[in-house]
Amino acid sequence: MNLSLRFVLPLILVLACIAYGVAPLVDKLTLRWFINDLDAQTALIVNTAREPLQQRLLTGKKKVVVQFFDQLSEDERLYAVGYCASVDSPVWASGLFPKNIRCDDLQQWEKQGVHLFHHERGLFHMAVEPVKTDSAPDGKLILMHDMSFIARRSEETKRYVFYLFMGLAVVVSLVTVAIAQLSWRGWMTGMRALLRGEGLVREPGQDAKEGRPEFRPIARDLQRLIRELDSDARALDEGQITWTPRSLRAILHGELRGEDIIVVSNREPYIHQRNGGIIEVQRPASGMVTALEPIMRACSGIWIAHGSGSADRDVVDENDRVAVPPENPAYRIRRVWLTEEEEAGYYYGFSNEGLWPLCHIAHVRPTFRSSDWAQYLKVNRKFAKAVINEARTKAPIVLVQDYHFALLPKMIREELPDAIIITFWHIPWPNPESFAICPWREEVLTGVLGSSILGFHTQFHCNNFLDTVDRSIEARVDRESFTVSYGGKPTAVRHYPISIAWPPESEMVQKTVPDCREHVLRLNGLPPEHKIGIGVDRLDYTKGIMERFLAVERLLELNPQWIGGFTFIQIAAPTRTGIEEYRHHELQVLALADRINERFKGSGPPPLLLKIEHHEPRDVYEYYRAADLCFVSSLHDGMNLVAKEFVAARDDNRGVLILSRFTGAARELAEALIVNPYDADQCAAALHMALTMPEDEQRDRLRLMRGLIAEFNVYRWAGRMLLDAAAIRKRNRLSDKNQDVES
Ligand code: GDG
Repeated sequence: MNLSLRFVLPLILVLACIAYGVAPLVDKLTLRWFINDLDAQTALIVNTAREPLQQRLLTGKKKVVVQFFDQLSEDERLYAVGYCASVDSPVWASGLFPKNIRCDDLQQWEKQGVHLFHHERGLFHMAVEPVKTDSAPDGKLILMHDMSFIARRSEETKRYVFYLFMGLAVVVSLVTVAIAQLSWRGWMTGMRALLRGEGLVREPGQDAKEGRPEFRPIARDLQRLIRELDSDARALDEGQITWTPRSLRAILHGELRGEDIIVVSNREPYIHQRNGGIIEVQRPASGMVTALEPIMRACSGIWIAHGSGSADRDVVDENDRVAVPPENPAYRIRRVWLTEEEEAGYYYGFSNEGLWPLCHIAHVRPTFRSSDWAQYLKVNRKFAKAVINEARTKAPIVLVQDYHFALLPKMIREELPDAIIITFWHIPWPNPESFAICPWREEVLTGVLGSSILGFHTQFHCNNFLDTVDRSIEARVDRESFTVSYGGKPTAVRHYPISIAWPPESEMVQKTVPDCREHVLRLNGLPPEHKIGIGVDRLDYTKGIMERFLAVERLLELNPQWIGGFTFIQIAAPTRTGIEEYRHHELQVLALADRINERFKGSGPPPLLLKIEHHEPRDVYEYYRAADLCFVSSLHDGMNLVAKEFVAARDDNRGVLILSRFTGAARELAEALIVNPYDADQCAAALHMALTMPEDEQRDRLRLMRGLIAEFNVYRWAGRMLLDAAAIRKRNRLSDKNQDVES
């Protein structure tokens, strides 16, 4: 029911009832006043008329007396006058006196003190007064007053009382509704703000604009209650949260008081490149960027990264910041400039020739140089400075990304002890024996232990990290709570399997699957009905691109019916081209592709199409949607987002995913065809199985995997880290209080 009606109807009902109850009371009261009036008037008439009447009675002539009575009753209210000489004598009366009233009725009226008399002509006021004469000592004068005017007035009074109450009802209703509406709106705005986590408790001085000081205590209690309920509910069943950009924002505002997010990574999410006279914006090939970008769109804040584009300096403001995404800015990039020497030592050297091969089991020997280490240290300091400059509070939330910044958490912690530092290590963590190779292992370990939370994709990597700490430095390792305490500050070591945004951006899946297929076939000169396999990777030796090609070769050896009927398209984004190992790898991949294509040439399209060039995400998705299968054959991979993207792209529930068991993703996507990339025969069998898999089976497998990615999307990945960070912060505050009490 309408809110106003809910107020007004009961009010009108109550007032109508009061009016209904009050009207007879008013009626009774006015009647009593009139009777009193008539009594007084009667007494006056009797006093005035007594003597003249007695004189006329002495004449003994009825006619004289009746004439006198007629004169008296000319007064409009005195209806009739009568006289009884005794109980049994006839009534001498004026003309209108009722014929059925007899003198013996008078005694009864006198006894009962009756004033009112109902007659067929209406209601009358009767007064019986003694008027004695010598011949009639019991003589009685009867005065009859017409009371019909009283009935009329009483009706009018009742009507006025009713109108009065109705008027009152309308006025009171209007005032009530107006006040209720105003208050309700205020409350609703306040409650909405509260539920959004913005809070009703304003800074002083904001009251006039937004705050309602009278509600502040309630607001504070409500906020506290909501937070408690929220965390209780989450503790009970975190899985029931629907993870969206919105829920992530709610966590930020509710659990972390809307603190700013600062992301730090080497790679920037948007690179401005000069192409002739035009500046182009490029989205880099990086799993870290794929995952973090939707988080920043949802949460805003600032992303500090190396400005590596040829036109990056041309688009920043005086503080080296630029708002992105260019089409609809939601957050800012703060670019950090590196010299060639810094980039060579920190990025190509220590990060990618040292730590990258150290952490991946891909049989590439790590190279550690003290000159690289010096640059790594220097660049980490440079980024720490940038973080401290960008922090607007003493306790910002800093999300440190990857192995390029192992020293950064400790450096930030020294300057901002209350910061929440969440470090995510996107690549595997090796076993303690492998890690021991690193000459600066202690510095790396104590550096990351500056974090509040250190995240890996899998529990296995967390275990490796704890084992490594245990063997390398003096720190307290608690295997029950999975925390490491170094220098008095605990670091929680947790696994957070990374994922992608779900649902995928609409732009990525706008084009229909048949259109994508038709376009990809045409673009690559392939005939209709041709089977397509797809691989999408940075051209990195850990991704097992050579093993993939060897598997295709083995497929064609074992199942020659696919020669000329199946082509594997490899998108290989150039990466780390400054490193000799990568240049060498590229040559090897090219040579292998050439060899295999040469071997099977002459029977239609080539079995391998190698595209060593950068593609925009929309084009990558077009390939996913066009393909019959996607092959991820990493030799070692923290997670691998390509596998998840392929599944997400297939809203038609068609296509088969072949996935290396050495990826983090293989632990989640159990319905993929899981393979050992080193086993060419097994991979060839998987390729054949994929190419011949019935549509029903493809659909069943894809549905299960799509369900999992929808539930475990990238918002959940970030949300869980933020929730854990909030819980740690609360716990720290409580333990600080305990210490205060103890001391
Ligand atoms: C690290 C870890 C972990 C590929 N080619 C192009 C392009 N891509 C995009 C893909 C995907 C991303 O790059 C690659 O993600 P991955 O997860 O496969 O791999 P890494 O870059 O090695 O990522 C990895 C990840 O971090 C996240 O934690 O999963 O284990 O090694 O999104 O679509 N993107 C564009 N052009 C290309 O040519 N724009």
